Amino acid sequence: MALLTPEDLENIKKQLERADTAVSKVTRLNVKEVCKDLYGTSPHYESVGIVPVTSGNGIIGNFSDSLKVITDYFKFDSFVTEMPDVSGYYEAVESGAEIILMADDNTFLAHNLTNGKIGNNQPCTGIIYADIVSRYRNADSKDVLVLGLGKVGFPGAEHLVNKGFNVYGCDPEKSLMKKAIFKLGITPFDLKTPKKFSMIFEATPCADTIPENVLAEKCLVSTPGIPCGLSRELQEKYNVDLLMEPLGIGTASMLYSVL
Ligand code: NAD
Ligand code: 2YH
Repeated sequence: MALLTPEDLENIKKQLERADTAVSKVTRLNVKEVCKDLYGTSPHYESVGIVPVTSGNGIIGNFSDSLKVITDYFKFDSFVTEMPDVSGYYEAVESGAEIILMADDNTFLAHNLTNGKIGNNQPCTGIIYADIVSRYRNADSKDVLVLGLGKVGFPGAEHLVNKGFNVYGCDPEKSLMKKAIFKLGITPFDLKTPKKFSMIFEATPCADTIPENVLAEKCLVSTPGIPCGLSRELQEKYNVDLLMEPLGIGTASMLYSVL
């Protein structure tokens, strides 16, 4: 399980603004509009209690403060609790939080205490990055390549299948490939095949996963993966539109999913 680092989250507001501009450029909708369309919800300054969690590898510098910046950006009314863990949860509820945001090393959740809805960051991140790629305005067909079929990639691939796209997928993990073929009906794809895609959704924790032969000129790579799976060299060579942001877009998807 890859953990975020304080460096990943530096200048999160700038990173989010840049990513929002990129989403508007490639889809003609901004992130709020994509979320509204995906979930049919909109925030109205709901109170969000952000609870730092010390278990496992402990507090990540910048994590809770970045969530505060992100929730403010999407028009929630948020606060970070002074205490962590169970005491922080109690403090958040006592202070009137309607939604709790908290993460340990395995799970990052949003729990809406007013309607009981709960969202998990991994599927919500997969769904929104996949949805954005599916809206690419320069797409030349309905073929989408998905790299990585894990906890983020599989729900993203499922979303694309449900939207009627032709999903080509690859993951070195054989059991995940089988699951995606039999449950979703995706087409297994060998990355050495000389087929070019105008839409690529990448959800791996590895660098340089995207080989040159799959890149169409001016394609979109939508990736929550950290580090980025597309090299700078290939991005420039193929004039690739790249969407990559470490926390905000997935968090927005989670929050809208529990409204
Ligand atoms: P995971 O371990 O469940 O899945 C990753 C999958 O990628 C694995 O199944 C692995 O076999 C596969 N993989 C590795 N190398 C590959 C390659 N070269 N080609 C194809 N597949 C390959 O991890 P996850 O929870 O799905 O997370 C994926 C990435 O997304 C991680 O980097 C994680 O940190 C990141 N993430 C980012 C955000 C965000 O908001 N940006 C949110 C959640 C997760
Ligand atoms: O970054 C993570 C894990 N990768 C889980 C997220 C699933 N995409 N967790 C953040 C841990 C935060 C820490 N406990 C804190 O500062 O509260």
